[in-house]
Amino acid sequence: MNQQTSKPATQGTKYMEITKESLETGLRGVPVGYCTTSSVDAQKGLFYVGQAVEELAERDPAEVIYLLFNKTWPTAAQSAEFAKQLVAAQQVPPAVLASFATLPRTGHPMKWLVHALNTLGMVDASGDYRKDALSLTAKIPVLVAAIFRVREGWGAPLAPRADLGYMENFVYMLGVPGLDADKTAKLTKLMRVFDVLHFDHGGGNLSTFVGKAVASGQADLYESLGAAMAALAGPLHGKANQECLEFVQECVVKVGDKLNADGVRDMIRQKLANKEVIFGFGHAVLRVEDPRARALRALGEKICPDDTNFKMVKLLTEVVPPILGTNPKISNPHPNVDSASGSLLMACGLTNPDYYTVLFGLSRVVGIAAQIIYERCEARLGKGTPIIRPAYFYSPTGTAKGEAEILSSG
Ligand code: NMX
Ligand code: MLT
Repeated sequence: MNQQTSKPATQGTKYMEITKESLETGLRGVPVGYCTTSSVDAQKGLFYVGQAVEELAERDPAEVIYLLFNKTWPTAAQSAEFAKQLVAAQQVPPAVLASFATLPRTGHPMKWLVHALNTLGMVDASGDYRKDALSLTAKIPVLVAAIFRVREGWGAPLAPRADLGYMENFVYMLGVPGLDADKTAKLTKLMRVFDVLHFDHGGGNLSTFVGKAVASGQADLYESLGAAMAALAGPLHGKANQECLEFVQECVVKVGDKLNADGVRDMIRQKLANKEVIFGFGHAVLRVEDPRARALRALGEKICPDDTNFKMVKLLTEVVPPILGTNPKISNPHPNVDSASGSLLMACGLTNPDYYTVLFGLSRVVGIAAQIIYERCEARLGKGTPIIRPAYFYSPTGTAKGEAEILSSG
């Protein structure tokens, strides 16, 4: 095994020396390549093209997409041209939307999203990653809005408009029944920030890594992103936002809206005693509070300060870390992005938590697509990175019975 220790490229992040101890650690701390869109520093958090995400939270989502694709902010003319390109590419072929009516409504919305990407890929994939990334970026709000409408029985999908901004159009196409003007404005504000905060998270988060791995075999962008979204669907990754909101609601039901901190502490201790996960807390890389959680709570103070779930989120932010912190095996007891997002979505009228992970996916496909473009079209002087093919040791029982007896590698 290579004993070489790589040089830290990001301050504050610890990289693992590649030894036997690196095995079965989820590749934690093992560097595998370059990410040109964003970086995650264990102490400082997330940066898009070198800029702290908290400072970008209120920027126009389409301009941040442009930044991730081009590594530079657009000029006013470039921004207008990019908006035009998105509008020109936003129509989803009717057959794709019609296929949604055939899907079982019992299927989780993330399964619908994987279906949507796969089906769109059948008619839209050109094999040109750049072209497909722009096309999918333009169409993903249409797909996700249609998933909500058809699966929830709100009515037929609404056609996108040419006169609205990227997230304004998404909220329009959702057409949430009974949402008044005030809530619509708040949901729009929230979705703009939510979208920006979820675009990208370095090169190694599970969905991004999976998407790039699938693309390394030269699968097209839609196949790669379908796989990436299946990875995002797991509760330890993207679905933590749904799980966390359901936990928040459970806390509200059990301890009432009086914000009984002792009652909440008891619930958390009981969950840990039952070996349950406390969703919305912990991180594989961050060792401080996720700046995206802070940005979402700051927004919550503006749009839903008196909401009971939001108040519970703030209480959990205070009471969970000291409890998780007493467990020496937990590397990070602090809130992550999924701790707060669900309470804001609920307060702004998206009341079914089953959909929260497709909103994460709506945003994350952008960062993954941008990273796939680098790996497939730009890396190694344009040749692209090779097919992903790590090594495993052959061992009849692995570590199922403790130490592994290694017979050969392959
Ligand atoms: N609740 C209960 N146990 C935890 C938690 C938590 N919030 N965080 C870590 N642990 C456990 C973890 O399961 C592991 O147990 P074991 O040794 O028995 O396998 C141990 O503590 C050490 O884990 P860490 O090294 O701290 O974390 P790791 O890098 O393995 O995992 C997460 C990172 C994010 C998967 C983990 O912190 C977690 O499960 N958090 C809750 C789920 C969540 O909120 N996920 C969303 C992450 C962000 N996202 O959007 O993707
Ligand atoms: C993400 O945004 O992808 C999550 O924080 C998970 C990660 O970075 O591992």
